[in-house]
Amino acid sequence: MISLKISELLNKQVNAEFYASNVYLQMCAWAEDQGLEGAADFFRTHSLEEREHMDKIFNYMAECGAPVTIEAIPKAPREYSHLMDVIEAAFEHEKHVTAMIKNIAKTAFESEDYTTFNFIEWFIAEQHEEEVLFGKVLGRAEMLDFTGEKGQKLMIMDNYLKQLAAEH
Ligand code: OFO
Repeated sequence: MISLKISELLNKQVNAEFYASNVYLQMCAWAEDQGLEGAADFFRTHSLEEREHMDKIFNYMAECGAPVTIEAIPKAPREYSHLMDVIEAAFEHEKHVTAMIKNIAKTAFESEDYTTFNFIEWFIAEQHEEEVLFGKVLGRAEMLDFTGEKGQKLMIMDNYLKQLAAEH
C-alpha cells in the first residue's frame, strides 16, 4: 500500500519521535535536579506528546501493512549548563524534526502517495505549532535575560513554563 521508500522514512520517523521523547524526558530530569518544577512539568508533558506522535505514525504504518522496526535509540544529551541552553536545544531539535517531516511530505507528494501526504499534513501543522511554542519560550527567556542567574528571573521563567505545561 505504501512504497518501501515511504515506509523507511516513516520508520525512521517513529524512531526519531522516540528519541525526541527521550530528549525531553532527559531535559525533565535535568530540570528536576535543578529544582525547576515548572520546567520539569513542561518537558515531561512534551515528552509524552512525542510518544503520541510516535504512536500516530506507528498506527498508520500498521494500517498500511508496513513493517515497523524499533531501533536502538541513541542516548539523549544530559549535560546542560543552564535553563537557557535547554530551551535553545529544544528549539533547535524541533527545527530538525520539522525538516524530517517536510522531507516525508515532499517524498510522498512527488511519488503521488496522497494518502501519506494527507496523513503527514497533521504533523506539518503540529510542527508549526511546536516551533511557535518553543520560539515563544525562547523569546520569553531572552526577554528575561536570566543566563547565569539563579534568582528571581529564573523563578519567573520557571513559573511561566509551569503555566504552559498546565495549558496543554
Ligand atoms: Fe516535537 O514534535 Fe514530534 O518530534
